[in-house]
Amino acid sequence: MAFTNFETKEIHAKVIYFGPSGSGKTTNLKNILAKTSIEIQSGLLELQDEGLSTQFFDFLPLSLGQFRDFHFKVHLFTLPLNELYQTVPTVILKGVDGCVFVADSRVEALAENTECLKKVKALLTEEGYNTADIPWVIQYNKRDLAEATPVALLRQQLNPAQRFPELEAIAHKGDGVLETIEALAKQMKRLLDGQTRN
Ligand SMILES: Nc1nc2c(ncn2[C@@H]2O[C@H](COP(=O)(O)OP(=O)(O)OP(=O)(O)O)[C@@H](O)[C@H]2O)c(=O)[nH]1
Ligand SMILES: [Mg+2]
Repeated sequence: MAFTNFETKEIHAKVIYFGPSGSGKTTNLKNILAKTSIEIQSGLLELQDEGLSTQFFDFLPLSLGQFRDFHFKVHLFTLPLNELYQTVPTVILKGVDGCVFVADSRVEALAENTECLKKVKALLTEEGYNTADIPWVIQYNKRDLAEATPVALLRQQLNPAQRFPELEAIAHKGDGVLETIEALAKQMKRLLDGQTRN
């Protein structure tokens, strides 16, 4: 549930980027940072060098415009797969408002994608979430690869009923990274709208 600060007129929402190791989660955050202006960035905590697997997590706070009279701020986290399988930092999984699943379009990663999404959903359920109530975006990353898995096949595995908005991306070029977080922000704002009207 997003945190509202009435004094500073800010709403803070927490977003987690999930996905198998090497799918491009850190690259998404790096390229969001590269594509946003200094006013939009509200700070940066260490991001792992590209190509190196994230040891713990990445964190990027970002301002995403207005929601009613409030500044809408999102806190983007990435959680690497090894963390999911070992000592899950449950603190990161507290108060999640939205999820991005970064799928790896490499042919050899097809099974890992499916397994990872299953694991993520199980973890969130263990933490007390109803995963159907959380806004999600599925990002099909690495669409630049000549031998990329067809989107139709990825969809069949990861988003068969197309319940979640989905986007194609080439994260290391910055293609689709802002569109992904914007698609998620749209859903989160819609949810907030419903909650504040009730
Ligand atoms: N060809 C291609 N490579 C990409 C793309 N996005 C990311 N990569 C590369 O994939 C590799 C892994 O990316 P990371 O962002 O470190 O992956 P990650 O999901 O953070 O991985 P972990 O931290 O291990 O969970 C890096 O070498 C990136 O440059 C893409 O769209 N196309
Ligand atoms: Mg990483």
